[in-house]
Amino acid sequence: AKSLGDKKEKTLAMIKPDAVDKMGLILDMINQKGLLVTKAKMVLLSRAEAAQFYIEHQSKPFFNGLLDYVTAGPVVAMELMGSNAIQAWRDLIGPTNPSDARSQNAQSLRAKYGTDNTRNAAHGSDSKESAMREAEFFFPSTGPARANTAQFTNCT
Ligand code: RTP
Ligand code: MG
Repeated sequence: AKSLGDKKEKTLAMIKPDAVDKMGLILDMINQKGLLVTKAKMVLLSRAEAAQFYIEHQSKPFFNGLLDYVTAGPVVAMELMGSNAIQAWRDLIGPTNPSDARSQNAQSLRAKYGTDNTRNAAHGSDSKESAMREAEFFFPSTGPARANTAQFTNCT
């Protein structure tokens, strides 16, 4: 049985640069899934910021290509909230490789908007720990004035 707490699970979603022009369609998919967008921002990541965000992959052969890709244009970071949000969002985006995504479920986000194993349209946190770290990365709770930062009431 799902605990009440599951309904308020949060995850960090990122629309990668190649899919930012599909933001409206992606928001429709998020709404359809019953997830709530509780924070959002569009940002152009520096290479150093992208390296920090993807620190877990720093020793992977694809790391440099990944940084080229996610710094090529603005990304849209969102905190999503809902029942089992972490898994729900990963189910919605589909497998890492868009060609696998297309053979599994043509309706997933990567099936529809991904190009290849690197250019795959979206990111989703893979655990509660990474969700907390990644949400803090884009939406820091401490530090200098956050005059430009608003958030949904009653959600956090
Ligand atoms: P993400 O973290 O972005 O949600 O994706 P994921 O869990 O499905 O995949 P992960 O293994 O964490 O890889 C992070 C991102 O690195 C790029 N990648 N490129 N060329 C390659 O072999 C390769 N492998 C991974 C993708 O953009 C992937 O989403
Ligand atoms: Mg990952």
